[in-house]
Amino acid sequence: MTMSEYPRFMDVDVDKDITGRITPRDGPVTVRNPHIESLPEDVLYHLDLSDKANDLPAMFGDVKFVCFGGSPNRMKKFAEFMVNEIKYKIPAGLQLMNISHGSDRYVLYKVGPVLSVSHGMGIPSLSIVFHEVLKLLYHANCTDVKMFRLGTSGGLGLEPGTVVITDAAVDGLLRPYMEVATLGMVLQHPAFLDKELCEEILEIANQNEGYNSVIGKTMCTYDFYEGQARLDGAFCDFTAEDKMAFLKRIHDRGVKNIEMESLCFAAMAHRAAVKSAIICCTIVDRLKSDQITATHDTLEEWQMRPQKIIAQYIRKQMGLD
Ligand code: R2B
Ligand code: URA
Repeated sequence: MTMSEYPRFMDVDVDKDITGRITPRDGPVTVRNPHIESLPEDVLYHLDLSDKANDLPAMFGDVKFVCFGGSPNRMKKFAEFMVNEIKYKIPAGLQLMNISHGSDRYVLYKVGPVLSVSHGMGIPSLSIVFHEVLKLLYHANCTDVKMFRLGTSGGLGLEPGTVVITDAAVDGLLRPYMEVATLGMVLQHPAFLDKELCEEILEIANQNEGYNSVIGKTMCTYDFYEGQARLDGAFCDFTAEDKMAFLKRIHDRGVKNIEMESLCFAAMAHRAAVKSAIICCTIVDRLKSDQITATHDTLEEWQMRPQKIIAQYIRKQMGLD
């Protein structure tokens, strides 16, 4: 198959509107790659799983919610937290285990219908695990799956600890698509998100007192320091005035927070037509500071906020509330 034939092949099984927006849908998880079916074995290398060596339908066929987050430790804690939240009964003599322990790249925990997966930092790291998790769900014959990224971010004009639910992810130039160099060409994958799901999550988030939750645009960058207009990296060629002018400009254009994975997460979930949402707490107000100075305990509490909101959402979906 030549490159020029790919877009037609990839379009056959999705509903697109005139702007190219794919309608996210329930139903079987699909991979939109004609080559997968002809592989003798699909090795999900970074997860230490394979469709031949493992009975993926038996292991993962009941998964309905995939929750991603950057840190392996945080996603282990999220899995432990979900055991109580959904009253999951761990069979006697067993314990929660990192299913991908053999690879040492990412962690993968399963708690009933919930997968808790770490994605590391930045787009390349997230992209690898997203490909492999999507193929895992496909090989496992999963249906009606929703995906979430639960993370941290720098806020713009928001009290640190505020939760931002992303309705549009943009790159450092405010463009709403992820660019990927593919076969010597730059392909642009639109990063649309599901507005309905955002609203649903905001409604749940607003039931929590003590902090604010907002819906807004998220800027995704390829770097934490200069890419996010910080003055405190090892290199910096711009002034404090240039930095503030940039941050104010993007704030005026609706950017509520800045992090490093939303563009890829939204673009890949959109391409897969999977319902998905991004929920990040802010841990610093970038209009006031570059450095993150909150205490360990405060950061822990802030990072739990997206997890608690999604736990409430999952409980509701499972009919537990
Ligand atoms: C948020 O926090 C990390 C950088 O500290 C990065 O993964 C992100 O998106
Ligand atoms: N993560 C980011 O990417 N940026 C911040 O400012 C804070 C967390």
